[in-house]
Amino acid sequence: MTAFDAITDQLAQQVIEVPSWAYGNSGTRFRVFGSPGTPRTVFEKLADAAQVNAYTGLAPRVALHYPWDKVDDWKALSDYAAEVGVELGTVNSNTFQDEDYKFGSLAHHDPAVRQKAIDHHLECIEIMDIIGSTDLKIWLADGTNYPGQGDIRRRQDWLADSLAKIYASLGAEQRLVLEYKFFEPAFYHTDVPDWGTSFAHVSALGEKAFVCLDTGHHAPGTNIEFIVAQLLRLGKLGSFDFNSRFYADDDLIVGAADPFQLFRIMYEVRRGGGFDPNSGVAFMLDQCHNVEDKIPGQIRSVLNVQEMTARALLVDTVELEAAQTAGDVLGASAIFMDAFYTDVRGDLARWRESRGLPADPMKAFRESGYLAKIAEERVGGTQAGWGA
Ligand code: LRH
Ligand code: MN
Ligand code: MN
Repeated sequence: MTAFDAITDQLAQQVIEVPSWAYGNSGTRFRVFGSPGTPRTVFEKLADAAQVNAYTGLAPRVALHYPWDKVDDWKALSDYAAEVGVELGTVNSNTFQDEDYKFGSLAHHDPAVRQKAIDHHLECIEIMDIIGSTDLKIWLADGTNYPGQGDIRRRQDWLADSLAKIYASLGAEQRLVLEYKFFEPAFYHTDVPDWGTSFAHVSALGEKAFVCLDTGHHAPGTNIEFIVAQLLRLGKLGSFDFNSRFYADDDLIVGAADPFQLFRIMYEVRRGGGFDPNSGVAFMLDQCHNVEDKIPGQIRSVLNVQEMTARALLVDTVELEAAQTAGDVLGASAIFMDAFYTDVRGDLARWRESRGLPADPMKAFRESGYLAKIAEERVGGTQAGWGA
């Protein structure tokens, strides 16, 4: 048995959740470039997401963003998802595109605005009940732009109070995950800027509340894998939003900017038991494809996660621990780097074929003609909701 053979059982369990918004047009505040065949409805977003799963076997779940994704009949949406071979996953709330939220939502100074934001989350939970979703993901744009603009201390109390009201409405099997981000759109202070703040809030809430780690939401140079290790150690890593960044919250393809960082993160996931199916860690993508084709962009993304997962699983942990405890600095480093430098692409291709999947999902999708088909069939695509 090769080293690769020894990790295939774990690889076979991997599930990556794709975001509905990745299939719509997106851009920066300067320009949104449309692409032919962009989904016009949530149903079409699901159809596109299903392609990613069909070619990779990695992405059976789709995260929704409400109200970017809004339908009259949620049951019909979840039935349709099943029909195309996926299921509906995390529901992301959205309290950042409404005039009333100019000065915040769950942390706003005005109780009426806070209540409106709480009610929005209760609506998300109702949707989750219908579609059978277990995770409510909260990311807040709340914050201030100038010192003195708001009472940053009291806003924490208001936020805690709002979150407690939402938490109280969760069903027995449902979870709340609180995402942090160090800046943007607020530029001076953000109400949930870091993992420590998220951790403080979810710890106060209780056992069904966890932290969401978006890899693009840290200051440059942050040791993200350390945060992963710490949150797993504390039992509070609920989910990832994977993407990569060169500068700020770039939302580029995961593993594109810094594959080594992705490897290091995946190693700490492994080390902390995060790949165990009952660990509760959800692996999501949070990306936008502004200039590249969206479906292949998503296929590339899930394959990047799979490749770095395979490499992380190849680390010889017995040898590594021996070198660490012997104080063999360079030996330990070499064991770690050997796994990182292992090219697993050939093994993965063969393994995919053995499971009835295309050896090269990117090529197989390109050759399928799906992009040309949707370009012809769909006219007048809608905006994903993200960007200008
Ligand atoms: C915020 C964020 C959050 C949103 C998504 C569209 O920057 O990462 O997860 O819901 O982008
Ligand atoms: Mn995110
Ligand atoms: Mn983001």
